[in-house]
Amino acid sequence: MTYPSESRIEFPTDFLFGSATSAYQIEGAAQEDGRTPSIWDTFCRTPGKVLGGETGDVAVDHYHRWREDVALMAELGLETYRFSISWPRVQPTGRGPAVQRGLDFYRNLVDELLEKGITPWLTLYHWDLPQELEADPAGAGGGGWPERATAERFADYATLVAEALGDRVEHWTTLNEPWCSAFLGYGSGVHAPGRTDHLAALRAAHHLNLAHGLGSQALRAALPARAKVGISINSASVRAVSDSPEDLDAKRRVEALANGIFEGPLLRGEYGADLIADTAEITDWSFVKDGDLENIHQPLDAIGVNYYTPSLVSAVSPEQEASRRDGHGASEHSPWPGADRVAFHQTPGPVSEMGWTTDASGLYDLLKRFGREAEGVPLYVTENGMACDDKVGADGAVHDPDRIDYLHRHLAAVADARAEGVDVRGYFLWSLLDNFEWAYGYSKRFGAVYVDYETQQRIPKSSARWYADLVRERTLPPVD
Ligand code: GBH
Repeated sequence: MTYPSESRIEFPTDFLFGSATSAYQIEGAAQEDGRTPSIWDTFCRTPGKVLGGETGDVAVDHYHRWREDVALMAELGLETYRFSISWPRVQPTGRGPAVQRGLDFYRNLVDELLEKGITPWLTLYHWDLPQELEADPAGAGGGGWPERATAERFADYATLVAEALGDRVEHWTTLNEPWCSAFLGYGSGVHAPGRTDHLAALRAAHHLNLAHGLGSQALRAALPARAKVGISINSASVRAVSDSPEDLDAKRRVEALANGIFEGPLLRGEYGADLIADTAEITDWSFVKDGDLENIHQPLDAIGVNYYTPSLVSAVSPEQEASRRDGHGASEHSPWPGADRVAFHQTPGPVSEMGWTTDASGLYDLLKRFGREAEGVPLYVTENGMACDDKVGADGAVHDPDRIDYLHRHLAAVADARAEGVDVRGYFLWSLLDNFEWAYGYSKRFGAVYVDYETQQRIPKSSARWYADLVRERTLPPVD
């Protein structure tokens, strides 16, 4: 392995540099123009779920400041912008006709991006399911992602958006990080809708896969042939603390639950035998119906890789497992069904404000693996970035050297993978703006641009200037 880079790093002019956001995290205007609640609006109002009881009601007011935000992107020279559509803004009940005002918002945004020469990169689903689709009784077309009907609703929604924006958006992503939707939403319950049921989480994973499959077919049917359709996943870069058979088995289990459960059906049209065996106490997988795997295993024009930090695991002995279960319920609300005997450890190294270790070799490893396992499919890093304790200085500026160092190391990892033949074609910094960081509310800042949450003033941090220079110059010094 040649990581890390030893020479000056160059990115060709056709490598796309951009930044990413998501609807609920930035838009606000939660009750405007016909938008109804999503599962995140409901979750934020459930006491104890989001730090400080914060919500996305206002967020960073992007719904009203989108023109200013696009101007900022243009000033920074960004080439592409990854954003998501709020499903309940364009189809409030999750069924039936679209709301024109909702679609108009995105049409105006896209037109402004195109006008400034910025390529729109559209994600259909970044976690904000219309509440009605969650609350409805199962079988009546609702019940959220554990239910098959939600995948069917998603395909209809994909058609609506494709019909409205297909003439001007070329890059389409079905889902963002289905692992989080399934296992944080229905397994550990730290994300909306906050359920803690391992069977529901596994069912959700399958129906999210099916939503991708049916949704991508709906997109292909409605979009011009030049359109590109893909998915963004947060595959885990997993290491074991030792090479003992027990620790290697812990790694294998986590890889099956984090990666194989999505990549198996997406890339190979199958759920692995190990995943099925590992979860046998929870389900017989009879919710996978004839034809589902074919429907999920559709051609992909892009795989979006979201990466922040690696995972480090070991086995827990049966005695440790018994004491973990005893009263503390460590495994009860775990997002890892069937992995009760896996312990998670902190990877050594510097940590971010999230407590996540900075280790760019995890990104290199992921890209190399996708290069092998998804040969022929272009890869894009659709999220990568760092939460820092950003403050406005006496000079009115925000200096974030740790974020610059983080970005530098991860871009070097991308360049190394590319130098070894991996087809990585773009990089999206998470995030353009400081924003609503889910269960952490506004306490964690990921933006290249600082937002004063009182005044909504935007202040580009040093990292934004650094990134703008990179996009222009297309070269980086080697990492030390
Ligand atoms: C992304 O999620 C989101 O797409 C984005 O909206 C968000 O703002 C951004 O990252 C920053 O958080 O092993 O159980 O501890 C990333 C969420 C966080 C999911 C780390 C996996 C480790 C799971 N990832 N998490 S666990």
